[in-house]
Amino acid sequence: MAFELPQLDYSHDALEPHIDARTMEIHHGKHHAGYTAKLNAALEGTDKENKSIKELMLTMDMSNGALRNNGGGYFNHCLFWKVMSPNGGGNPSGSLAEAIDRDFGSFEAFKTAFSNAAATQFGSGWAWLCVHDGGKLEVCSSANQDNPLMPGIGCGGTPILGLDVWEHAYYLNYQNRRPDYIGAFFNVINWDEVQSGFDANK
Ligand code: MN3
Repeated sequence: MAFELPQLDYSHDALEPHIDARTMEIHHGKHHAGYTAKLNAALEGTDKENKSIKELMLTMDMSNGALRNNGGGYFNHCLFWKVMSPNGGGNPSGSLAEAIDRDFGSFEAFKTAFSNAAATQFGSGWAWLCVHDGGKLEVCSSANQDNPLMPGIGCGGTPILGLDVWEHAYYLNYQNRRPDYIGAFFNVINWDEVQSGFDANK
């Protein structure tokens, strides 16, 4: 079964002014579509063709550049679209908010840690909020299209929130102002989706 580019749950302009329509159009329709096609090409005819995307990440052969980069690109962007919403922003609530307070001290402290991870990732990569078995939360970052499900990458938990800090994610609207893009991301975070990821993986 070949992987498919997922539909967005919102229109390209729905996240404006925080993320512009043209960036969304190119990012989803060109970049993510490209990772999807190249992932399928890398899997074709191999014994990994029927694995789930999560299994592919957990068992990644890190020396297989085509599978690592395009499989990571496919997985990471699938999560990224889901954790954003035009109705997003604000603060988490319930058990996720309690876990954030427990593990970071406060929501503001979490926001600082996550923003720092995103701002200090040198070059292309991602910032992550991950949950470990047992429910402990941790922030980390990774380079290129790697993610913490892959062997030896980041904090090693399951990512439940991810922020793409490749220039293709923000350059049209923010140019070199990555910190402004990171701040704007907090206005569109879909905390219901992050809560679902927390519940499913804690
Ligand atoms: Mn991207």
